[in-house]
Amino acid sequence: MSQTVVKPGTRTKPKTAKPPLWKVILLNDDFTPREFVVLVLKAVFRMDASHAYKVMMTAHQKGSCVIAVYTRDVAETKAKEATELGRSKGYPLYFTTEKE
Ligand code: TYC
Repeated sequence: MSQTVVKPGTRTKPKTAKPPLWKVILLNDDFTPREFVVLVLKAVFRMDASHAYKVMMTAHQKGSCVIAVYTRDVAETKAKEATELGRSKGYPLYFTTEKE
């Protein structure tokens, strides 16, 4: 007689496990103009005007705002690019990344 024996606790992790995601976080400051923050969010993170405005206001009022999640490389590249846009205008605008 044939029998199927299922051993408990031996299931392996699927090989297609998703890569870990990294958050991009926008930090508030007292100097960068609101319109400039919105412009950067639209340009670098492809947000529409109303979403960009909401994200900017959340950072403005709460101090920071998680704006998107990407793979590590994309998150770091976009955060650097967006921070650099502010710096090129002399603003202290800052985007950072954190593992989810
Ligand atoms: N606090 C800025 C101002 O009052 C605007 C601002 C909002 C700057 C969000 C950065 O992440 C930021 N001009």
